[in-house]
Amino acid sequence: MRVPDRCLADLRQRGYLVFEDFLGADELAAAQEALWLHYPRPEEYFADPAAHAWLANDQWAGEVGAPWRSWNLNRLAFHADLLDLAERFFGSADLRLRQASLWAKYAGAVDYDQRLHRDFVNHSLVVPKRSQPGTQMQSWILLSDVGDEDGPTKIVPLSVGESVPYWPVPGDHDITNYLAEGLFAEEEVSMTGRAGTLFTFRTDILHRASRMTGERASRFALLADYDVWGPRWTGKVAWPDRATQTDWFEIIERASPRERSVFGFPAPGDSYWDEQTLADTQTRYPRADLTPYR
Ligand SMILES: O=C(O)CCC(=O)C(=O)O
Repeated sequence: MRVPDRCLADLRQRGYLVFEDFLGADELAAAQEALWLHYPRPEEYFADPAAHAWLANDQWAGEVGAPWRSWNLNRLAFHADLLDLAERFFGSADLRLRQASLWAKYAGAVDYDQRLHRDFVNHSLVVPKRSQPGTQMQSWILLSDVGDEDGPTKIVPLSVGESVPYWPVPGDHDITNYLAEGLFAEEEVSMTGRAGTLFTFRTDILHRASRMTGERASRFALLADYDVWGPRWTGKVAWPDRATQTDWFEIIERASPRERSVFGFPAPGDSYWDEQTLADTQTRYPRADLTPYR
């Protein structure tokens, strides 16, 4: 569903937005079903946690980067309403998907609690420019209901957190574990919501993961981080590095030219395209309709 302007105003002014029912019931159900291509269902996990020990390696073990094994997941990373939101926020259609991942958490696997931190630290070589509106957004689409016991992300509104300097962040150190425990505990907001909710925050916003307190709690989300093409000092994932994975090809073959462009695929009209590049790219992606590039 289209993200309303009032949410966009929240992202600009408070640094985050929450929008319930972002996903339609059908697209949510299809994505939820596809999760089990990557993760154990909660009942399977809790029946035998030791059989899924990979999920307990550390806090981030349950994060699985795109491309994923189903179009029903992949398509959500460039959902039309997400691109529409990013376009309005940045005032540009030249959108770049900086990274996309699925993230599963299961109570008891590991202690997921974090201290407050800002994501620009490993999404940019420099620091946010305070005189400009946010230039990077992190989007989380909840694929399971998230209540207070399910380890909701906690976010500190911009006006509260901006007094904390961007730096120092200790080098060679877990960036999520250096600010004081309990900082802004009264002011932080829990990103709870039913499955299908979108929450988005800027990379200049203090936030943290919180502990899962429900005995058999689990949490599933799809993350898609956007900025615009241009700055050379931002980034996270280099898609060409993943472009030989089996699941990659369906993305290029089924996505529209606009959707492909968020990965850096050359746009129609780009001087890259000529008879040779069209023919060879068609060989690489046999089922892609490349006529818009002719
Ligand atoms: O999992 C979460 O709720 C937030 C995680 C996070 O902020 C991080 O690992 O940087």
